[in-house]
Amino acid sequence: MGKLLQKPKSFYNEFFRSPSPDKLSTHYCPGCGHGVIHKYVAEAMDDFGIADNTIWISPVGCSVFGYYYFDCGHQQVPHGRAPAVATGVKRSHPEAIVISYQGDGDLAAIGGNNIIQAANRGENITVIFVNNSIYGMTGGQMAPTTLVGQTTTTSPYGRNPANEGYPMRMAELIAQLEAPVYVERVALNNAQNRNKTRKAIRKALKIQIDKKGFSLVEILSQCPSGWKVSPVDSLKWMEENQMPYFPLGVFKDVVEQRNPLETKPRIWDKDTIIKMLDLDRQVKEYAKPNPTKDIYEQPKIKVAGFGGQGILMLGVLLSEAAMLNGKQVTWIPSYGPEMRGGTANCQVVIRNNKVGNPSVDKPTILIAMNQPSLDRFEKDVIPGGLIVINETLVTSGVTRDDVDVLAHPFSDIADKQLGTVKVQNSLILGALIKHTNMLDQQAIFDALPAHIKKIDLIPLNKKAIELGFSLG
Ligand SMILES: Cc1ncc(C[n+]2csc(CCOP(=O)(O)OP(=O)(O)O)c2C)c(N)n1
Ligand code: SF4
Ligand SMILES: [Mg+2]
Repeated sequence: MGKLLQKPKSFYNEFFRSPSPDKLSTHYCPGCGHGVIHKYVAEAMDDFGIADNTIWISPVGCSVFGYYYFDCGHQQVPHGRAPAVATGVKRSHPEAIVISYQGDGDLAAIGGNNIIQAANRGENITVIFVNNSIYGMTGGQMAPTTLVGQTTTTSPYGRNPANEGYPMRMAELIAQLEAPVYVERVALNNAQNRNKTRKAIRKALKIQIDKKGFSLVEILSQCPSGWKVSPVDSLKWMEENQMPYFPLGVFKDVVEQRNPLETKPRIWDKDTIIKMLDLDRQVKEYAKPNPTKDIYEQPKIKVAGFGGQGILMLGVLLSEAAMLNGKQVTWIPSYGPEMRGGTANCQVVIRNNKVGNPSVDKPTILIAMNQPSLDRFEKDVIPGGLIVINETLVTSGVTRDDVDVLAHPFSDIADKQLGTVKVQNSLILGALIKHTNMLDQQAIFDALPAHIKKIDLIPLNKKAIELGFSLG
């Protein structure tokens, strides 16, 4: 069999990751351009011998399942974020070959700024940009690259520049930036242009292998399903519609003028990172806290309430204090659309060693600052766990009898005894630390200056924590 007809070695022989019973066919529609482009990339990966060293960044779009086909490393990313993730992957693994594979909706619409910033930074990555002038995956909506007059489900009367603007020529746009090394537009309409596509992909990969910097290959690619034409007619459609507006050619090629980029050695060493981030001031030795219940030694905590109740700050202070205690910590905030008056919660995981999973679905400890928070999260707390409730705003009380409860009217106490409800979070923090004994008490005081920017508020928060100790 001629080499061109063989399946490249960089493809899996059988697409075992696909849930379809047919492990030999791709999920693409008949006549789709994605499969052809995949083949060209896989052939180049074979020829350069880079498959074991390649990390394929799949976007959201019809090509989301890149990991079914390519026998290399993978990262699937949220819509439009491939260049940002590719940046992170490449910077942490400069020796890897990183391919950001993106559709036109992904690259030019939701990820428009991502690609421009990555190109402008001159990241040493290869971007394969599949321009089929439509959102294929979601059923054929208008993309920034949809042509004037083209009908889609969201432009049923044809794209009208007066309403939707003009199609964006991304290759030209990116080529005018200073940093990119190579930008070319190619097409899949005939054998000659497919050959040019194959060459352009190889060139872009070689640039990365040679550490020369950012390259992008825009490929005009068929979407017969979205264009509502047959696979055969899609080639003609491309020639008559896409190609007059999107001229083929090299828009930038400064490969010869550029020297290989210098990649700085990675710094993984903990002490150096602490120094770089100026965190060494924070690393302190504390007396071991008194023995605590096993579950509080490495708790998962959810803090929930209204925006404006200091929910996120409570989590931050707890995290900071835990870090000062030598723990590993994650803190994930989650806000409603409106910070003040809306709902907010945060999830804190404290571990003696690395945190495996930062999400808190089953909290060891729930701090419910208001009634909706208790209603929503009470059932999730692990048996034997702790629920801290702010009785000022939680009127129902805890219904479960298999959890520990720490309840006080924290908002009222803060208001009446400390003069402001604003320090209710520090009050609860003090009560929590005392009740669970999970951290050294001094650490919580030491955590304040890093996060309370108004210095004159620190003494009041200290007072609130001390009062909290007496409630715990
Ligand atoms: C954040 C987000 N917004 C919207 C979507 C819906 N969505 C999925 S794919 C897609 C467009 C894909 O079009 P394109 O990037 O051109 O890829 P194609 O399918 O045409 O190859 C959209 C809008 C999503 N998955 N995530
Ligand atoms: S919808 Fe279009 S882009 Fe998606 S698989 Fe089908 S032909 Fe390809
Ligand atoms: Mg598309």
